[in-house]
Amino acid sequence: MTERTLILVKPDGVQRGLSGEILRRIEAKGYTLVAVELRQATPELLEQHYEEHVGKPFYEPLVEFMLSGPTLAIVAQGERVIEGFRSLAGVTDPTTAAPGTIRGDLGRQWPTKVLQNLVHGSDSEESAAREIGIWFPGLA
Ligand code: RTP
Ligand code: MG
Repeated sequence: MTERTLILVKPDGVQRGLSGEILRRIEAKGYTLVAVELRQATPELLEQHYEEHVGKPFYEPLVEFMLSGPTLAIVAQGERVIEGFRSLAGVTDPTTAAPGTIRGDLGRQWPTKVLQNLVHGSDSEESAAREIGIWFPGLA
């Protein structure tokens, strides 16, 4: 089924100059770019985006990391793109993410309080609709 997902190149990816490489992998897989915008996140936007993590021990360091520079927000479309992009991204921890994935090939285990793992991808149709509405209110 054709669907849409919200992908973020997090500040570590933008700062390291990996936005183009990550967009290349999304397009090479055959997904269509619907929207791409470089944005500076705000605490309010992150509280909505990371609603499920508010109050967890890694929440404050996560917000600090996500405020450390601009984020590239992307809406991509394609057959099973939600599951497909999570597969391209690899598991959360870049040390154990499989080679061939974005996090496995390019992610580094920074000595920080939170995992800096280059990308975010929505994890369900419900999350995708919610997150697209947060980052691109005009598209929802
Ligand atoms: P994402 O939401 O960014 O696509 O990543 P995910 O589903 O793989 O991971 P999730 O559990 O939703 O966590 C969101 C982000 O929080 C940071 N995190 N750090 N123990 C830690 O240091 C830790 N746990 C989570 C990561 O940046 C993760 O992507
Ligand atoms: Mg998640």
